[in-house]
Amino acid sequence: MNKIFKSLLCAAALFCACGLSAKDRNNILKVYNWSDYIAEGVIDEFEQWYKEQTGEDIEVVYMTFDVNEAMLSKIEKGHEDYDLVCPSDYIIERMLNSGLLLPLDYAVLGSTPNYIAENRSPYIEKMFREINPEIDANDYSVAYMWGTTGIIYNTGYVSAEEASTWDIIRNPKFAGKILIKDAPRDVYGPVLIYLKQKELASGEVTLQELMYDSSDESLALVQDYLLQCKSGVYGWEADLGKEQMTKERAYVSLNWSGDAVWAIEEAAAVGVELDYCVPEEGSTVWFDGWVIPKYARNTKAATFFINFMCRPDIAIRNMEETGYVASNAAWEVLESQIDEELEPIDLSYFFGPDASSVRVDPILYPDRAVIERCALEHDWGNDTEKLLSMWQTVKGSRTSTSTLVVILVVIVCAVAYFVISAQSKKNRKRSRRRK
Ligand code: N2P
Repeated sequence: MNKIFKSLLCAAALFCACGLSAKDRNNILKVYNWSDYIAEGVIDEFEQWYKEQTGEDIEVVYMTFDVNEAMLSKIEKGHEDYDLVCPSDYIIERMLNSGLLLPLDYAVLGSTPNYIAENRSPYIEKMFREINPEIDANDYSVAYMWGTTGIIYNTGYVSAEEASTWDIIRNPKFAGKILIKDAPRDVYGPVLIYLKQKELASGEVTLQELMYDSSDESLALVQDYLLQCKSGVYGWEADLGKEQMTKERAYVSLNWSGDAVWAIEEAAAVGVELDYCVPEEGSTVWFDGWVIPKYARNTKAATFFINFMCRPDIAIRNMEETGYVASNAAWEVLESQIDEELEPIDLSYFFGPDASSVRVDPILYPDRAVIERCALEHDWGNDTEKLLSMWQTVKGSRTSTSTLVVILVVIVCAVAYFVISAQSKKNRKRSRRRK
């Protein structure tokens, strides 16, 4: 009897514990986002807003990453039950291809306004359709921020002309003052575009085709180029580059437009002038989007969180604090960025026909001409391993191929000199003996 009673008690305790933890998990939202990518206070406000909208409590567990590939490897292992992640376009493509994402279901929003649908830019929608030609990424992802990859430069040491080519990262004039983003795909793309200028000009290859090029030949070309740059590189940075530019530890930084906006503003406050340029040869345009991984356990709160991020006032705050550009086409977002001192640019592609001449910072919103020389990166599937190993070779090896060749030549010459002089010594001895 006693035994039976004990077993019943254990079962009841287990039942309560399971019930409780399941309930607890419904009140937890695990978000995995890039670092420095959200305004202060927004998460707390979301928790309050969620309660107002649903009557339910929610606690956001917020974690950050700096490198797309590091985040992806965690998701692929499936050890983490994140509810919401914010990968870049080519990673969204990879996740879609490997069935790692859940489709979005806006029905859970009930009577809450759908800010996602209300503020979607036609440009973002079109670019998201390009992510994966077979599955519409718009059904699985909502763009958060977007931008270009280019060069941040210190105008006191670097001219606009010098910064207008990717060759600047190999320019010996700036040796020791060059920063490169620790983002293999975002470096590979622009460098390959630079190295294939002739083929691009002659129409032998298109920018879009280059974004799928994971051939051994192209990887070797980019590797060789980066090894040539390496002796001048001050650092490979994941998120500290913008600060190092404001402190003038480096004068040139291969970086994202959002880091540029942040750095330009911070630097101006301490009397340092920085600028940003998307080199003439072309570059990449990128989009980071919210996705719900298949291991998610709170898809309802995840959908509400995405929706909250698309509320125009929240999008504006996130933009202003991070330097990055919200993928939000609400008119009030555009209005918040207008500066009468700037030259008008054509942003109709993003905000619609009424935005064909608006005074907005072109680093934030590139004009059509810049967009036209930029392409979207694509997933390489299993070839991604080749890229990561090339990246390790470049970052990890202290000695470049050309240095190795020089060392080898010196060794061969020394050995040859030693053998020849030993031989001639012997010959001299022999001839002396004969005498
Ligand atoms: C911000 C990271 C931005 C990611 N720290 C750009 N894809």
